[in-house]
Amino acid sequence: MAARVFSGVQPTGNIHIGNYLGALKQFVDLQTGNDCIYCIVDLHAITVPKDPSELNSAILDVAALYLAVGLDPGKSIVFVQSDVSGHAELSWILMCNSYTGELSRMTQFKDKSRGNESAPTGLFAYPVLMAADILLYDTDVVPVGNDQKQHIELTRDIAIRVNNKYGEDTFVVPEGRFLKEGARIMALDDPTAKMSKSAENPHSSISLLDDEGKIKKSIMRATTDSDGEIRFDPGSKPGVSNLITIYGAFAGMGAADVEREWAGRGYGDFKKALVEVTIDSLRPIQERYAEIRSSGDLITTLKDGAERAGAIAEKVMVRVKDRFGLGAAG
Ligand code: ATP
Ligand code: LTN
Repeated sequence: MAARVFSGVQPTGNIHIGNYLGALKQFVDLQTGNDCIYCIVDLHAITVPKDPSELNSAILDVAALYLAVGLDPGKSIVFVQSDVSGHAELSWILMCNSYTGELSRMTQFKDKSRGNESAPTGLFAYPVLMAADILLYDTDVVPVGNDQKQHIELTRDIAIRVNNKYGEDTFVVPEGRFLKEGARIMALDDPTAKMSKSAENPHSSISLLDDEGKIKKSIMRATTDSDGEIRFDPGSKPGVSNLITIYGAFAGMGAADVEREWAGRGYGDFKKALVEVTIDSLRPIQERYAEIRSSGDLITTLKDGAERAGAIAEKVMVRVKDRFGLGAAG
């Protein structure tokens, strides 16, 4: 039987090559042979205050990028989270079945709140909403980058906890899917930190929509080391290893093949080749993006996606409410 696949991306900042190589590429590959649902998680985005019109256009930007990288609405369901009310509804039920202790241990919460007393409660509850996204669709597989491992573990813990209490078939217990190559792309200016949408230095990441000049500058400036050898060794050569990972992911090669191809050559030439392969990989995505973003069909695709997703979610909500004894229908 086809596996149910679910994943989501926040409509915040520019989608970068870390998001693409760690997550979006998997979304596309999984479309064949599986039953895929891909979401733009706008409710997650408001854990940090957003300007409404900017948020709305960011939602459409990510939707257009989804389609531009190869998600096909004929094969997958593509929709916006807040268009299906079950996400927020299930999230409350799961909140009542998660512990403040386990949520306090989430590294993303600790990083983003930094002990600030006025950090929004939504930031604290963020992983529970993510668990609701996943469990609302009886999901088997969740393709994500490595940074989401802890959130997937929490989702599994909550599902198992509820199943033990309310019946084994209340929730499907999902598995994360993490790539070997690309699951964690590091920042170009600091290869000990992950490439992030929120970094201050624009040259720390490459957005899928960056122009050629920006791509070139960011790569040529990327931090390396002084020993000059193109060798994959993330422990002692994090900068060069990150560039090898990116090169390999775009060129369809493993790290060992990249090392072999570049043995005995210098960083300058390697960086120039990386600029080429990055530009060549992003060009077709950018061309499709421009077309899709300006077409009126985008909204129709998202509305249709929300209807299809909503029909699946509704059935799961009926089951969950029944198990919990919620509602008048009984
Ligand atoms: P950021 O931390 O960059 O601000 P995020 O992780 O909060 O962004 P999302 O848009 O929600 O951003 O992430 C979308 C997907 O991209 C997730 O599956 C996430 O694991 C993956 N991802 C994010 N950063 C990286 C990275 N540096 N390398 C690989 N995958 C990544
Ligand atoms: N927390 C994720 C985004 C996200 C997600 C999901 C990913 C929200 N809901 C459900 C997979 C499945 C992040 O990448 N920051």
